[in-house]
Formats: sequence, structure tokens, C-alpha cells
Amino acid sequence: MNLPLNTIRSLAVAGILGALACASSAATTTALSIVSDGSWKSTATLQPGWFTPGFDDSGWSQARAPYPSPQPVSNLIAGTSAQRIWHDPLALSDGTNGAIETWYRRGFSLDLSSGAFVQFAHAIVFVDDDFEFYVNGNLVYTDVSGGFADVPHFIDFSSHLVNGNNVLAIHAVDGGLFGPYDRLYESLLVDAVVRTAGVVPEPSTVALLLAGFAGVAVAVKRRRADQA
Ligand SMILES: [Ca+2]
Ligand SMILES: [Ca+2]
Repeated sequence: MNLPLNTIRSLAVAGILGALACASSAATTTALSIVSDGSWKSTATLQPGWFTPGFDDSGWSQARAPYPSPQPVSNLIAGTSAQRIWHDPLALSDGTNGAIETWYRRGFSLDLSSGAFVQFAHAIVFVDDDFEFYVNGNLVYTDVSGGFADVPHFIDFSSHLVNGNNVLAIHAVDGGLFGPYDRLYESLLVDAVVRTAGVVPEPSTVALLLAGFAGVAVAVKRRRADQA
């Protein structure tokens, strides 16, 4: 094909600009899954500042997971890897006679440097029976229904996350939040995801530009050869 020189130049410039536009808008996304399991720390003793990021939970237990329940988790959240948990370090409970008031913590790290940001952070929470949900020391959600253990609570905590270390902290009780009592079964179930995105330079940008310039040079050379 014998295109006019101006057309070749225009196409080449458009190609280079296109490559630059693609490169500068390239984004990477990372999804972090946080589910209730044996990695959560637990206690049945209220301690000052228990929900704050700087609190030392090294003296707490690992939560018991899975904690006994007659209802499979898959009945509540299809396909999840979350397990019911509760504070029960000696695994003595049959699911109905555990502590009536408990506290939990789960730390995780986010890289929000270099322009990265949180796209969304959602949690689905089931507690038998009531709970408070903290993120980095902020009370984000409270359930004071006094029962309804099979009702899901959807929590958006995207505005409470920070670069570096973060912590979810949950106060979960059997019975009512402001009056815990032994109300048959008790358990905590959490399935959360944090998705972050970052704009990053494409490693191939320089290669694309060089290829673009090389293409122009070849096209111009051919065009001149055709005209000779
Ligand atoms: Ca409830
Ligand atoms: Ca209960």
C-alpha cells in the first residue's frame, strides 16, 4: 500500500499518543480476602483500648475455628472460606455454652503508597447474637437487635482504611449487646474483601515508543524509495 507521507506521519503520531495514553492509565488491582478463621485473636476479658490499632493483643488467644454450630456456613454465605469463630481456647464448648461476651482482632496490611487507593472494602457479618464492628479504632457498625443470628449485616468500611497496618476489631455477644446473656448458640462469621488499585507506569512504554519511531522511520524510508 502506498500511503501519502502526511497520512503515514499522522498515523504514526496517533499510534504513539495512543500507546502513551494506554501506558499512563494502566492500573493494577489487588483483592485482599479477610475471613473469620483461627488467625483472629480473641478474649473474653474487656481491656481498655482493645479496639485501637496500637493495642497489644499478644496476650489474647487464637479464636476457635470452626466453632460448633448445627447450621453450615454455606447456608449463610455460598462459597466462602470463612469459618464460625468464638473465644474458646480450650475448645470446651458445644456451641451453646461458650463465653457470653467476647472481643476479637484481626490485623492486615495495605500498600496505599504511590497513588494507590481503596476501590472498595465490604464485609458480610453474621453474629449470634449482637456486635460492634471497629476499623482502626473507629466504630463503624452496631447490631443491637438482640437476636436474628441468621440475618446478614453488610458493612462498607472503605473510608476507614490507611496505608500500612490496619485492624478490624469486633465486640460480639450472645444475647443483647447491652445485656449479654446465654441465648442458646453463639458465633461470629465474617467475610470481607478489600480491593485496592494503583496507577503504575507500564514497563513496556519505552519499548512501545521506540517501536513507534522505528515504524515511522521505516515507512518514510519506503515512501522515499517508492518516489525515487
Ligand atoms: Ca443480632
Ligand atoms: Ca445466641
